[in-house]
Amino acid sequence: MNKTIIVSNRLPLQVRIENDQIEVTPSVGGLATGLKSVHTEGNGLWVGWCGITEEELTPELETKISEAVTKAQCVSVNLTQRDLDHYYYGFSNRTLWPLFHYFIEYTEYNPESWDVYKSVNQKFADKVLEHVEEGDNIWIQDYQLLLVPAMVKAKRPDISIGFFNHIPFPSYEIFRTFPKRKELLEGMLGADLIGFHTYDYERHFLSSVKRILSMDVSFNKITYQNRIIKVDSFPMGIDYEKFESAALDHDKMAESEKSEIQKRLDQHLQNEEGIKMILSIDRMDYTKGIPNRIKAFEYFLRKYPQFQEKIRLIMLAVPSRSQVPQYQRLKQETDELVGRINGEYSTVSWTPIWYFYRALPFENLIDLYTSSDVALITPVRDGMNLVAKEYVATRTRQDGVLVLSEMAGASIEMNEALLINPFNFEEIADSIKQALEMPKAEQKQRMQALQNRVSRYSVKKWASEFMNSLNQVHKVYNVIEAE
Ligand code: ADQ
Repeated sequence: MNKTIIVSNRLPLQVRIENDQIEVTPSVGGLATGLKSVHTEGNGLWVGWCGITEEELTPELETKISEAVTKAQCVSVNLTQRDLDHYYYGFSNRTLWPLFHYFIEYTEYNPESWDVYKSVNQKFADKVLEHVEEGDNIWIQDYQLLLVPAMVKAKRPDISIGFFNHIPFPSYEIFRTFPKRKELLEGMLGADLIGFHTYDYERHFLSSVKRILSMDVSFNKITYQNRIIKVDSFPMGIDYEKFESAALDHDKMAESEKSEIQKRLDQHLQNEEGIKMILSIDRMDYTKGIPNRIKAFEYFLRKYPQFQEKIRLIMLAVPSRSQVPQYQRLKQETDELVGRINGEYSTVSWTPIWYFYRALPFENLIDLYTSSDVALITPVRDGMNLVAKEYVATRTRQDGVLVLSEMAGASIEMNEALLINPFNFEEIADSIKQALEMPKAEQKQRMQALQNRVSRYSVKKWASEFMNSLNQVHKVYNVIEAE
């Protein structure tokens, strides 16, 4: 039976070693959920890194991990600490991530990291080639693996390969600055179907292919090496039912079942009559516009002092890539800004910003989503942004207002949100005011429209549409071969 091989940097598993015993638990992230049906269908396979470096492995541990991983229909790619430093922390996170998010001044080019990136991509490709059989499909995920499509295609031109980029694809003017621009494009063109979150990223990619590789592009198709490659947009959704039903259960919760965070939120809502909560949730990343958001919030407090002591910004930031200097500086800047604003505006009974720098369990995310009157999501650049969609899914009473950056891919599908330019503090401040004062009927009208759209295009639908399109592209390819 034909199978689909999914390839991503990390396997959808958490492996923990304790006293020479291993514990393997499935990940609960959106991607794992969305791809579950594709992965578990027939003898589907997932190829990726298990999170443990070669240096940490003894032969016994390796056997145990391999058995546990195989049971979960996964195959692990072994990476050394050096691989990880150059391929992941180096080339992926210090080069591609800033380049693709328009931060060229942060983009470092280190030839050693590039060499390791190539060799690690080859390790992933070799693992796929070990397991692929005639009639299988391959679906490669994200910017850590841009060269894998061509590496697999070179050995198995008969196999149909899909690639999906989870981050933006930058405009040609940005992409052209990069020394290895040609190699990256050629790597991606090993795929038969190349997917992006939005039409704009698709357009940017096609323009780079046309101008850097001087190739013929007709509409969204590229003819290359006797193949037709299709480029299309597939906006990724969330596991809508999971968020909606968690919010419904949350509503029915008895006092004794509530989390500490929820109890504190309730307490504050009761004590501070009429106080409204503005929520932001993101990874601590310079693309998420965290300092801009805090400065815009301060501007709001100054411009509209009547809201002082009547609102609070709850800002949740998940630690991320903290060994990269730009992330360390961002953390420091955020700490200082929050400290300064809280120092300046707090009263005996009110602190304007509650700031949490940690990952929280799912239950607490639901506490925050369901207790917040406004979600303030202001990335300066974001492939999609799933937090915006999660907020919408949890608003089961159809109230609450989403203030969303137009630089997030999600904004294309979320027109009923209050869309803002994250660099325009005045516009953000005015939108916060508009959100706080929005009549319930208007909140409902906007939220209903958002919910209809976000629930229809769930992460499962995203995965199945991509796979259907991949099957179509492959059929066309077969026809050309037969001719
Ligand atoms: P990310 O940059 O990680 O993803 P996002 O899409 O917002 O950004 O997803 C973050 C996920 O982490 C959400 O599901 C959220 O619930 C969870 N999360 C955030 N803060 C948390 C916290 N404090 N505790 C626990 N969980 C938390 C990349 C791209 C995005 C793109 C996705 C999917 O950068 O643009 O939308 O991939 O393609």
